[in-house]
Amino acid sequence: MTHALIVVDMQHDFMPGGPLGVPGANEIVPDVRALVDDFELVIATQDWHPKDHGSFASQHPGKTGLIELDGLSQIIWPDHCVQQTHGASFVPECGLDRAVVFQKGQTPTVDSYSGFFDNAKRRDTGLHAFLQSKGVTKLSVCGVATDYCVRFTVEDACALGYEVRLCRWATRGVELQPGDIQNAIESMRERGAIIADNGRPS
Ligand code: VGL
Ligand code: ZN
Repeated sequence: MTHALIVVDMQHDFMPGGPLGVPGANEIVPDVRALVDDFELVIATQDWHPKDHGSFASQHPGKTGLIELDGLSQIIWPDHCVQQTHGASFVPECGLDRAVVFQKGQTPTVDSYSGFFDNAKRRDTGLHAFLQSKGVTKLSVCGVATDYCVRFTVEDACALGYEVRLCRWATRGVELQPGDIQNAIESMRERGAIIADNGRPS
């Protein structure tokens, strides 16, 4: 059994004060760092959008909330994690220099929450093949946002047959609606993920 860590989207734009600031995301940086230092094989996902990505508010002047993007329901997000910008770079204190990076969200017409596939399940990031090549069967997952990219990464990993542990203490969510984080956690649990708090299953 090889156990790897996936650190989801620990990028400047998701830190409080950033355009898509996730409440408390800065607080988990030391916990993410401790996990990173604990694992030999560390994967980092990186939200990596072109500047005209179809999920961006700048592309839909005057609109908020939900739109349809290439046939899929899409939340309009503030512009964030544009390729090659500081906002898209990793928070250095997470220690991700030796992580293997998988980028997502490059296609302008489809969003990509999961580190494995885009939201239309058309494009594969190559993460599954990479993990298979390393003999990985078990994954621990931390990072942001619990109710979006962490959730879809965990659920795809469960569907692909990995044993998955959500390191809940090292995740934070957006919580656009009250209860979103808890609902996401229940959904991950239903799909087979172990929800852990400081190492202990709950
Ligand atoms: C994310 C919304 C848009 C995330 C990325 O990392 O959870 N959320 N892009
Ligand atoms: Zn994004």
